[in-house]
Amino acid sequence: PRGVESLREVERFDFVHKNTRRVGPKESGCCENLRRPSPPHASVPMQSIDVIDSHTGGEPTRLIVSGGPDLGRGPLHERVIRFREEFDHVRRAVTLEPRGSDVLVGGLLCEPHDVSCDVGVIFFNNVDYLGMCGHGAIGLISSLEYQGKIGPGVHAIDTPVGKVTAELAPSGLVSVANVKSFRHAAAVTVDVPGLGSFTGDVAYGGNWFFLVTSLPEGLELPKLRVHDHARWTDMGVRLRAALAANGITGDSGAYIDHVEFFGPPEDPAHDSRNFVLCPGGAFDRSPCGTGTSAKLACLAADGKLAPGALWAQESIIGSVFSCSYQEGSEPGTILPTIAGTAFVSATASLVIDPRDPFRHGFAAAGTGATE
Ligand code: PYC
Repeated sequence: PRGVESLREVERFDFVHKNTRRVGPKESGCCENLRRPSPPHASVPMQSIDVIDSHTGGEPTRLIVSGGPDLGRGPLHERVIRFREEFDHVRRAVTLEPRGSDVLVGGLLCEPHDVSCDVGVIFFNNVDYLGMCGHGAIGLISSLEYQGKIGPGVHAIDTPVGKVTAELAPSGLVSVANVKSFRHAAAVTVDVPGLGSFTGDVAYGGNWFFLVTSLPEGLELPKLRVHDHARWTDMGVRLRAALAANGITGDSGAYIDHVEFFGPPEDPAHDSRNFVLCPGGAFDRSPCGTGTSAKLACLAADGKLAPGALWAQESIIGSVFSCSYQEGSEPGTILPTIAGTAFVSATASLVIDPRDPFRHGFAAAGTGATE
């Protein structure tokens, strides 16, 4: 039978395998070649990673519930460094093709370090790791509910950027009280070669965002339609490169890896529609929990939204997060709450065959994940 081995075990096997001749079915004739091979290499130890897939307003989350790397018991901001340095192949195996896609956000469920938390999670994507992920936190809660591990109530989650809480309502609605969010810089203008001058705010909502407030002259206020996603992606990628080239960053030189455009909502009951470019070049199908936290921080800083007032943020595909904020304890900071619903779409065991040359994923040329 296939064994389920630890990562270290698989790596050891890699070496053995590279130095061992593969024994396949006997090749004696055409009919022999067409025959289904006997149980695929029954003696080869496979690694298996159990995941739950969900989507929150169309944006997928793949939660590793077992078989993931053991990163120890330290603070989550330290564990994420270990993940990147020692186990990045797991991130790639889970999120990249052939098992994943550029759109997918992964999450590693782990023991919390903060003893006041119920669970810990480290989110990641096709190119790197995330501080927090709003849609992912909603997906995490719905996945744990699906497993029967939690029920309605408040659940505390440890993340690399701090503690968040999530209230699961009997209806399935999940309200995430996110980390402290704030506007770092207002009305920053940047010239994007070939496009012109953009103005926007730099804000933090668990990740760093550039929130576009005005487009170059001649480009009218966007009607954000999903079929125009290539245009907004191209603009966002070029704008993000121009920010970096001009030394425009978040706190302590933090790289701004998300760009947000805003336009009028399709549904007049909502306040705004957005397009969010994610770090790996995909766009968020959901309204983006951390991005909407950053948006609320800017609205609060401009006096355009009062504490406790509701803000309905529509995504580029029309899914909605219902949001509000309370003032933070430090001046200029807010504590946002993002509410949305996730649905479980699959439970699966990912199999990593040590003989598979693409077992740790590959980034197709031209995608944001190209390494
Ligand atoms: O919901 O915070 C979010 C998020 C970040 C990247 C993709 N989704």
